[in-house]
Amino acid sequence: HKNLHLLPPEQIELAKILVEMGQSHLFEHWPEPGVDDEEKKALFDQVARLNSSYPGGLASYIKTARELLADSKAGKNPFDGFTPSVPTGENLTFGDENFVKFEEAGVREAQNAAFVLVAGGLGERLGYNGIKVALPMETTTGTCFLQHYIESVLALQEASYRLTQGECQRDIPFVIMTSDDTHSRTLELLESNSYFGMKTSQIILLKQEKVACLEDNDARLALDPHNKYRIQTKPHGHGDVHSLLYSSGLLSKWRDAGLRWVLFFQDTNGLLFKAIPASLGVSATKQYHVNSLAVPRKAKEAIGGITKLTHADGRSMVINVEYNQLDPLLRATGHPDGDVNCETGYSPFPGNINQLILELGPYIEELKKTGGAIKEFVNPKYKDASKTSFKSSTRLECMMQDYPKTLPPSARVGFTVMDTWLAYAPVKNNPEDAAKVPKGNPYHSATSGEMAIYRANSLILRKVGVQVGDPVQQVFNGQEVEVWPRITWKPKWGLTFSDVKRKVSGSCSISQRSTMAIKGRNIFVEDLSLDGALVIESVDGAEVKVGGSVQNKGWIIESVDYKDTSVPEEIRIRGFRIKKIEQLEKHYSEPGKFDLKA
Ligand code: UGB
Repeated sequence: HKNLHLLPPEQIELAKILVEMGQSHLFEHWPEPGVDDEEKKALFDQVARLNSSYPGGLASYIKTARELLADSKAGKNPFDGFTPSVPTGENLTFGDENFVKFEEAGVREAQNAAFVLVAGGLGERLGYNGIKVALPMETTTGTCFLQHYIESVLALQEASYRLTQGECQRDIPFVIMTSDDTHSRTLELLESNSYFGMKTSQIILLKQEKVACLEDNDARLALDPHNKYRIQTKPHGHGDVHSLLYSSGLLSKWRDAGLRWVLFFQDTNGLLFKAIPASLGVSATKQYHVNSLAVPRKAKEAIGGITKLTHADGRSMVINVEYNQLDPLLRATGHPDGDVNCETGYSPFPGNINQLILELGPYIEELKKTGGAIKEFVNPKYKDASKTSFKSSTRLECMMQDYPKTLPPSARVGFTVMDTWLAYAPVKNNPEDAAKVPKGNPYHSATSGEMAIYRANSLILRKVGVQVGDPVQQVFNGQEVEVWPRITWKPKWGLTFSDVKRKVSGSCSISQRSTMAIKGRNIFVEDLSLDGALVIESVDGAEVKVGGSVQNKGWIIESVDYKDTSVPEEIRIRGFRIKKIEQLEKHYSEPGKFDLKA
């Protein structure tokens, strides 16, 4: 009370709420007025921020925390009363008639879409010191994830204009959710690269705030161990993206502008945009309010399982069950073996890759009710079996894929399954952990993430008739991977199957030891036989025909050890580097028609 005069009236109200909510310990220790006054005010500025950035404010946070902590202490199963079963969804096969039809529908719809990248996580499992979106997706061209995502959105926008003959020429909004851990470095990366060619007005950064830590089962907020005038905070999870989009006013702005879809995606999946046109086409054709992208999942793989949950009272929903919960849920509901592969060699539950496509109208209606709050969970690490105290403070967390949990049964919730080779190759695990992944399960490392790009591009070229050499098996950082020819292209060259098909003709072959980098829109590959390295770059106005026989020493892959700190971190986490020996490299910087007959 003696210190109250230090605070503005609205913060005095907050102080009262804190007292009522059993949080007096936050300021009981305060010395007389005149001592540390600025620090006391700073604590309340923080309290005000924590209060305004959480739907329902701090009172609601503490109340929910008490309930969830009590449930956790009682060992309550969050799926009590629900029986899991395998849901049915849309299964797509790359390149068949159905796939091509969905791709076209998706490209058509793309100009009515907004893209949202959640990139607030530091990626503790990967242990990389930088931000993950700055990592090279592949080291043949060195393109980083963020550049690839931006170029993919721009390519999609361009393709959409073309297909609809410029019916509407909207710039696709691109939102990046950052956090205090990633914000300034993400901005720097964009600024120092001229936003990778996107208009600055098109990119919107939304920063998520951390949430207050909890020190005990009564949900007493934890003071920072290093500063008694600050509350300790930790990340709240990717689920924050919904409340941030809602409170920023972007959703209604988009609706007023005529947009129809919001696509969410994660920070390190270099394959994702190969799957986006078709899955957006599925959303549009099937009129899904929610469409999750999925891939076949190996049992116990660290990706959630898409599951149908049916309650004893008749309710049912199709929802992601997180990887650590699927096994116990199955065991508790009459599947004594838990999360195991079935006769296909995969788990019967499709794997969630956390790529969500939401229809904007129903999304806004739902958020008007919830304010964007997502069902949370708590995961305290208890000191002992009495579950009365924690080893370290905990906090509430939420996941973006839990959005459907509050939807009415009438909501159209679906999912689209694609081949893993086409759609999913995240970079999440550090070399040591990746090397320990059971044989046959994906590594999800920088090594496998890069090799997956080459494999996908090779398989796509095979599908359009190119003879691509068989891969060889090699071990990098203790992980055995398939090494395909290092084929890369810009999104504007080959965004869809039809695009690639249009650009490649005649009889073409590429040997396993080859590298091919296509960096231009109108490059046509015709009767090319490649055994070595070929790099072609062109401006949009140039039309280049590439053919003939290219043979040179090429670019080779050299092993490096991840423990060798003389090698840059982004290289050594993949266990190899590319050494350029000899290549045919051409750059067409003027518009016009060109013929490169090697
Ligand atoms: N992220 C944020 O933006 N803010 C945060 O506070 C936390 C994360 P992880 P996770 O596809 O493989 C998810 O850590 O959470 C961003 C799904 O839950 O890489 O362990 C972060 O920057 C799981 O069902 O993944 O697991 C990153 O872009 C499964 O689908 C994204 O959120 C799994 O991903 C994911 O964060 C997967």
